[in-house]
Amino acid sequence: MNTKAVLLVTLGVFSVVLLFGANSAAQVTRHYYIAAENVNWEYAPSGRDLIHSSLIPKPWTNFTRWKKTRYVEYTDGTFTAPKAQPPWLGVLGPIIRAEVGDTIQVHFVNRADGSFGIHPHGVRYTKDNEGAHYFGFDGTAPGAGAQVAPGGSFTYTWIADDDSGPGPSDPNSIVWWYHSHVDEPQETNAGLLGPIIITRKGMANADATPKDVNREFVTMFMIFDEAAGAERGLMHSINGFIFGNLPGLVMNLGEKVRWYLLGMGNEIDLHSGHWHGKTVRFHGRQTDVIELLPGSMATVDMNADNAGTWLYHCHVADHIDAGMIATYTIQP
Ligand SMILES: [Cu+2]
Repeated sequence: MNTKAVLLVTLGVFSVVLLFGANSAAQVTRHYYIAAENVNWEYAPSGRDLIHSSLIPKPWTNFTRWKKTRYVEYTDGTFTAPKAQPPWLGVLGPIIRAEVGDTIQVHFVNRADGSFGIHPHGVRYTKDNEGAHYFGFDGTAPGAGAQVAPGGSFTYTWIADDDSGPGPSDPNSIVWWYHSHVDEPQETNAGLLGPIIITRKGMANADATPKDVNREFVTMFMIFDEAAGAERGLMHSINGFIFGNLPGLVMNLGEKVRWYLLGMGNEIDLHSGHWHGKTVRFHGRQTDVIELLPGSMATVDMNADNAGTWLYHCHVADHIDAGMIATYTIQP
């Protein structure tokens, strides 16, 4: 090899290292430590119907506390220190975030008493990382992460690819579901569900939150069935709270606020989330009602320029009576 050839080979190796270096610098893997745990859940922590300033009405008066199974986030792989989540997130599991191009790793531990897993919507995964238990028509077996036995663990790897992120007419971040999917109806009703938020490439802060809004809220409309269909156990909740007990939907005057709305549940779970006080922008139009069916996901933006405390409720008549109501506050 003459001197010229050696120089060319050296330059070639150097540029490969440069390219690889640039790629690996841009590669981000976001780790989440999530356990499934049994909890006692209180749907009305104040003990009151705060909307009507009265007792919780019948038949729920003495039936606001029920056993649930939740996704609880921890700070690291020792699973000893729970990570605080905003009070408004309620019964939902932690927000799993990524920017398009990122990899998500969810380290899951099952501390509950059934076989559970985590199935994500929206993101890209292999069969082993699908987190759903079923057999295919062609005999395809469930993937490795389909179900995690009590005491077991599994690490899910998901990719936030281009098709996971906002489309051309979407806001700069959008919401997706995650939930357990061994016996899906039973497990979502138990409380094993939460949000994934994917931010457009180049529009994310270091923590993957979107740069173009001041504040975000996630609200889920769902009737949890706690007593085999009996009315006293039908908890018409937003994030697991009823009759005005959803805390912390507070923003400051002038803020741009992104609301992520989710629906889940059964055939009675047709909801229409409605804000008093302000409208929101949804796919280029203004509205103040968002329609939600089970499994639905919607992302809307609000200009919080009208100070006050305002109603935020499902517009289905029976659901209003049953307490699917909250309030939000725009501070002056
Ligand atoms: Cu409703």
